[in-house]
This record gives sequence, C-alpha cells and structure tokens, in this order.
Amino acid sequence: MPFGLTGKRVWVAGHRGMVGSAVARRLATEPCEIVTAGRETVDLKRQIEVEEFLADTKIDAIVIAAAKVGGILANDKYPADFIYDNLIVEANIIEGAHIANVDRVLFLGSSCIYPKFAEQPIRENSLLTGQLEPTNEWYAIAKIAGIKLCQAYRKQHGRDYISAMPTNLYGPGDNFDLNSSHVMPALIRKAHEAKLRGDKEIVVWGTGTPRREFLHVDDCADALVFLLQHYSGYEHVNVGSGQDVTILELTRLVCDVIGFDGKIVHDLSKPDGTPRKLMSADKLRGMGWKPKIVLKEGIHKTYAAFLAGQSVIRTLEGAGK
Ligand code: GFB
Repeated sequence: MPFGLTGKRVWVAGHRGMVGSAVARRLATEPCEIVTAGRETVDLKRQIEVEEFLADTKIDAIVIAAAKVGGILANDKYPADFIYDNLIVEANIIEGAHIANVDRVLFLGSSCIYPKFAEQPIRENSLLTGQLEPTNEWYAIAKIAGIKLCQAYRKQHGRDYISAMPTNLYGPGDNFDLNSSHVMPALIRKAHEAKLRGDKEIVVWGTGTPRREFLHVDDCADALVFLLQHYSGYEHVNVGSGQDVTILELTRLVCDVIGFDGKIVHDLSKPDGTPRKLMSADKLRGMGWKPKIVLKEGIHKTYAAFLAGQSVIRTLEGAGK
C-alpha cells in the first residue's frame, strides 16, 4: 500500500459539497484524522490564505473536492466562473501543498475532460485527442489543468500527486435547484413535484437520447479513498460504474421510483450536450475496486435523502413561525 491512512491527517477541501461530504463520511471509517476548513477559515480563492492555512495545519494528505460545479445550463451560462474558480482553487491548493511539503494530493476532475466524440468506453489515454463539448469546455479546461498540475509537480518536484476523474455523480447532498443542477436531482425534484401537484406530464430537457453514466457518490467516495491508499501514478484514473443509460431511460426509472406515471415531454430548446460519455472502468477494476450501489437502489436512496431534506426545511419553517 503506497499510502497507509493510520494516524494521518487528511484535509478534505470542499467538505460541505456532495462529494467532499461523502469523502469525509467514508474517511471517518478509517484510522485517520479528518481536517476540514469552511470558507470562514480559509478562502480557497486567496493564495495567501491557503498557504497560511497549510503552514499552520500539519497535513499529511489532501483530497481536493472543492470545485465550482453545475449542470449543463449552469456550465454554459457562467463560463468565467467555471474556468476561473476551478483554476484558482486547484492551483492554490496544489502549489500550497508543495510549499508546505504535503506529499500526497488527490485531485478530482470530471468525465467532461474527454473529447466530445471520444471512442467509447473512454479510456484514460483519450485525454486531449479531440475537441471538447462546447457547453462545458470552460470547466473541462480547468479540470484538465488540474491533472496537468499534478503531473507537473510529480515530474519537476517528485510529488506524489494523483488525479481521479469521476463520472456523473448523484446522491445525498446534491443540488436540487432546477436552473443549476445536474439531470438526476432535477428529475427527482420534477417527478416529485409533478406527483404532488397531480400533473399529467413531466418536462425533460433535450431529446432524451444522450447517454450518461451514473455513480452514487458513496461509491465514488469509496473509490477515492481506495485510490488515496493504493494508487501512485502519473496518469489520472477514471471512476465510474461502467454502465450508461439514455436520459429517457433514466427519466422512466426516476418516475418509477417516485411513483409518477404521467407523460414525458421534451423541451427541445435545451441542449443535449455530449451524446455519450461512458468511461472505461478497466483501470480501476484492474486494481481491485468495483461499485456496490446499483442505479435503481441509488435513486431510492437519493429520493429518501431529498424527502428528508424537504422535511428539515418544513420543520425549520414551522419552528420559525
Ligand atoms: O446532468 P447534466 O446537466 O450534465 O445533463 P452533462 C445531462 C443530460 O440530461 C443533458 C439532460 O442531455 C440534459 O439536456 N436533461 C434532461 C437535463 N432534463 C434535464 C434537467 O431537467 N436538468 C438537467 N441539468 N439536465 C455536465 C457538465 O454535463 O456534467 C459538467 O456540464 C460536468 O461540466 C457534469 O462534467 C458531470 O452530463 O451534460
């Protein structure tokens, strides 16, 4: 094992997000100490604050789950935020880690780093072999830069910095705002509200034909902790389920779980994005890791978390009155 976690202090940067909180939950089962720091403690966009935080806090490893993320429309609408925020945060943390002599960093990217028409399933070596998908090229460029930062610090300074590229993730703690969310939380919310209102139909963006691969965030966190312990290498590693579905199939599955049996209609004014981005799972499987949560079970769990969140909001509203 290149990196045993016993007695180590691991900083989960971005611990309040869906991925960061899942990584913190997973790390809580290991004999390590989890370090977290909210925005009030360190603003990750300020280089000096990151450097001071790392100088003051003895850290053995960092998981960079801090990122500006969003669905297809948010990516398209806020290109400056998606490229700048992600570039600055990853650069500050990676350079800060090097200065503070932190020898273990796990950087997280996304499957959108690959060319729009990459051969499927997409292997790690497809990176930079073609044009990116225009709706998310800003985010993708920032994430590609993150991979390259890890590789550069490995090459020039001998740092053991690695990168993982998760597929489309979903689960508890997701963003359910319809304008900025990814497809899974959007469909869960739409189907739930349509059912409550007794609507006859649910609106799905685009043609419904794009294919997407989904991985529950708890499986992703498990894979990330596995990589942190077992992987040391120059190339990034895909983290996926190895299976994809069309958006229409996903919509039917979500409606089935939620119990909404109305019609599915398409809003063709919204973009489809990449036609398909199924990643090859061979590299991670070859190391001995595989996911545990099948898609339907994961949707059930996420819907339960969504309902629990709704009841928390209702309770708070009730308490405030
Ligand atoms: O999840 P999503 O927003 O992101 O959309 P991407 C996936 C597909 O679902 C697209 C369709 O074809 C959408 O048009 N879709 C259908 C919907 N109904 C909805 C809806 O109500 N909301 C949303 N959001 N989509 C993002 C990238 O791409 O994925 C990011 O923009 C990142 O950079 C992330 O890589 C994982 O899979 O298209």
